[in-house]
Amino acid sequence: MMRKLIVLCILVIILFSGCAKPEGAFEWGETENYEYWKYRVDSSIREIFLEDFDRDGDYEVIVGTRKSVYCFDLNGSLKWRVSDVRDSNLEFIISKSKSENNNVLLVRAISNIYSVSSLGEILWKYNLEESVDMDTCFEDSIIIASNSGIILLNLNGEKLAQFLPGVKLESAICDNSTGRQRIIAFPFKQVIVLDTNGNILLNKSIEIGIYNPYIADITGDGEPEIIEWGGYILSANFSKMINLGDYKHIVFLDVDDNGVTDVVTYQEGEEIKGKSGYITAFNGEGKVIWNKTANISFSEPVSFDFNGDGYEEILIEGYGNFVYIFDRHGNLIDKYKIPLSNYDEIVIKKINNEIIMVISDIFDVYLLKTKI
Ligand SMILES: [Ca+2]
Ligand SMILES: [Ca+2]
Ligand SMILES: [Ca+2]
Ligand SMILES: [Ca+2]
Repeated sequence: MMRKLIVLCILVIILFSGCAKPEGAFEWGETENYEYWKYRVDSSIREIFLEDFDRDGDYEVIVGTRKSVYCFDLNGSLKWRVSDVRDSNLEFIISKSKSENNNVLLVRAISNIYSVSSLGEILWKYNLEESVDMDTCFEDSIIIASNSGIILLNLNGEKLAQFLPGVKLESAICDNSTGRQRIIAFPFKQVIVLDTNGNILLNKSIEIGIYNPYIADITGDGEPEIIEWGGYILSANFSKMINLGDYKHIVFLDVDDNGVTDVVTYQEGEEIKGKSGYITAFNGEGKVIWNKTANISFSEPVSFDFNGDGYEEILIEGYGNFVYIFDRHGNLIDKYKIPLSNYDEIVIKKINNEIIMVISDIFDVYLLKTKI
């Protein structure tokens, strides 16, 4: 009797703990604001994309997990899945080469870089241990920062060059924003600028390590600054570092209509302690343009023209299954209830006059189609 009771208890626990939901579980639902579908994947989600990946005119949802890549149509039908990329995937980027007919998805894993075609085939695999960062570079190549310098690959996975051998890097980017191609590499607390032949143009100490650099001209002089995810601005000539404070989440938009991109970032609140967060817009000198408090949570903000007035709004996750929409002056103008709390990734686009939002938490990807 006791034994049966224990077995029954275990069954009930399994049923209600969510273990009953297998990989591939699909759910469809609707609320007054949107309809949605939800799909459970095989392992934790690293990245999501909403793109016309195969360039046939219809958008796809691409989901990169620790073990696989999934491709769905907008109705949530699985078009293909690649599971042969499983040596623990770390990073995903879509390469949109103009000279190639198709986009490819590049996957950086622990010991390989993979290229996945828009039909879900693995095109090539490049063996590389100890890579730390990957990006597309001048349209037709790939830059990889590693513990032993920079490796440049072409889109066929062939090695074009290796620069700074033996130098342990935290990140590297290719920049062509001034019309002059250069490679900017970041060893710890250091910046090295190279030309495309690998000649060193500048080598300088800086105050912090740069791990997640964004590049944008936020002073309006045509020269791009480096903005680090942790809330730092490195001036275009690399001589000055501005610390914005303890901000982690960054979105770029012009908040004061002067034609110069600004930095909007936020500090999350603490829901349990009833402590509000705040959202702050800075200009390129690090001066506060505006600062507002809000009950915001911790996901990446996105900028998007939500109401179609020609200006971008800022969308941030709020407490209690909400997303908040702020206008560019920091005023809360709308909020929407969403079917999950604490999403990790978000992509939002207007497709055929519908706003499509793809969000994910650890194991589930959601597509929300708003009713307008
Ligand atoms: Ca397509
Ligand atoms: Ca600038
Ligand atoms: Ca501005
Ligand atoms: Ca707008």
